[in-house]
Amino acid sequence: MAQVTGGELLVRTLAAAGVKTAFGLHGAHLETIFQACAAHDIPIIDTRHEAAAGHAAEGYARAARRLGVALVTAGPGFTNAITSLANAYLDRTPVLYVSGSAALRDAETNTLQAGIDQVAIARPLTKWAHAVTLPRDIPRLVAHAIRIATSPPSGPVLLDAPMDVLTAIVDEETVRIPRTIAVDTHPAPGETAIETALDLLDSAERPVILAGAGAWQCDCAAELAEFAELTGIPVFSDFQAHGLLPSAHALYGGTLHKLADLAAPGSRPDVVLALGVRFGLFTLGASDRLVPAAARVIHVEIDPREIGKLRDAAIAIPADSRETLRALAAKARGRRLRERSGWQQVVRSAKAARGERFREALARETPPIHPYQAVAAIVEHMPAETIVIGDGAEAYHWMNEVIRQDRPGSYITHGFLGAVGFGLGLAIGAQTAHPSRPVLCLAGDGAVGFTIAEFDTLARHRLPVVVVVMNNRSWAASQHFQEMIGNPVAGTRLSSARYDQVAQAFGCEGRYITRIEELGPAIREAFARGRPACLNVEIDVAPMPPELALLASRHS
Ligand SMILES: Cc1ncc(C[n+]2csc(CCOP(=O)(O)OP(=O)(O)O)c2C)c(N)n1
Repeated sequence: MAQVTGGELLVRTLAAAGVKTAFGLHGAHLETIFQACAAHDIPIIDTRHEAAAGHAAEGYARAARRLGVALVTAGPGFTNAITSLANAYLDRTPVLYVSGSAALRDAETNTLQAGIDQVAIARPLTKWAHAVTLPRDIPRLVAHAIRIATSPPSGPVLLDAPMDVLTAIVDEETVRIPRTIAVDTHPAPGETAIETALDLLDSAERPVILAGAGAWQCDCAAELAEFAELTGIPVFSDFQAHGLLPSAHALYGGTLHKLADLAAPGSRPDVVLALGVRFGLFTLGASDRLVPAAARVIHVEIDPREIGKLRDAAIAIPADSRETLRALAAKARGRRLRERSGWQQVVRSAKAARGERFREALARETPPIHPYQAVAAIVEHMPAETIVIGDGAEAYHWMNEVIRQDRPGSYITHGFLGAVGFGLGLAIGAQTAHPSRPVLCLAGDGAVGFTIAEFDTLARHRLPVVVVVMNNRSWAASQHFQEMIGNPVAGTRLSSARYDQVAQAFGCEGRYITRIEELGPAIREAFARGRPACLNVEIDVAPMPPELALLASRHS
């Protein structure tokens, strides 16, 4: 009988689940897995820090809307990935983290990279965390882990694999690789809820649709466009759902914070169809600023625990957003619905007025570059279909002002954790998921430093990500926070470091940019070269993005 290792069984199960790539950083504990991945043609994108490996698995999962896999070794390999676990958990990103750990026979022997309970640490940061103890259990438990990670609401899982379980030899005929690994689940809404929801929407004067991450995860782009067009209701989205309705669509109003621009009397939404939205940070909690207190909410959300958590739901629909939109559209097609051109015009005017605020910034001719000028030039000159990663704090808030994407899953940025420094990792994952699409990573100068050695990963794996560093020589969101509350600036300034030269030293292209007219051509040239690049752009530290000011006003 042929004999295989536990590591081989683990990788056979990954292959059976359709896993094509993993991200990781080697350690002897993981050796059988690394060898088996090579044998099964599952490339491992090996990073320079486990934080980046974890974030790359998240970036892959989010760009490809499928499971990401991260391999981290025992002890410090695992602890280095904890921020990624937390980020994936709060964002509901389906990632399988496999951690190596000390051999079971070495329990409580003060051995290397051991002595911490990795499963206990991972448990509050995952949907499921478990240590495998019997080699023949590996396929069953890997399949179980993947099922949990990918079933809604999706999220990360950790499978801890002790070294002696991975190196143990098993007769392959005694073990079966499961075939039912992930199950497609799309719970449909109830008939009555659909009828009343459509009545409520049609009775509204100023209805809006809010598309959230849950809607994006349900893959409902076509259904969203159809329903919005049938009813004429404007659509706003959170960042994960950005591009679900193309930004160029006449009914797209912008990201959720732009609802603040509908503040004038007679222009506040009165009925909200919230699709896969989790009320909280991106709706300014339960506050009245974005979603008026008086507005009636139809909350469609796959996780019933989210319905009613911060906002009462006039109609609660614990179901899949795509199925719900299909059912709503089927009903709407047979009805004569209200004409909504007046309300659409209000939303369009608010959108246009927001752009006007930055007319002066755009006209600035001499350095320093205004951050709005920088992001506007990036969006104007990056190629079509570019996936944008948004890191930093003010940097990504500036990007939020101008980003326009016509495909879902093309703007990958902060969720509830607000983990500055994850951008290079996310970009590695997104570029791996879409080798032929351009990927741009926008980073703050603070953010890019967290995993700066990942320029080496980009170079070694020939991942042609263009990284733009918004260099304001500051942890600007922190500095501005200190200034806003009247404190002296302390510990929040950075130097004018040459991140472009660091990237060059790792084998990437590098450019240092101080004038706005250089930026557009530099973006075009960087993408044309098809090599990883760092554009280090000196920008003005003084301006503060309006979205951040809105958030700050809520917390002051
Ligand atoms: C890992 C992590 N550490 C610290 C913070 C707190 N923090 C929030 S914004 C910010 C400043 C970010 O600076 P930078 O990346 O340069 O972006 P900028 O605000 O200048 O655009 C910091 C340190 C955080 N969110 N995440």
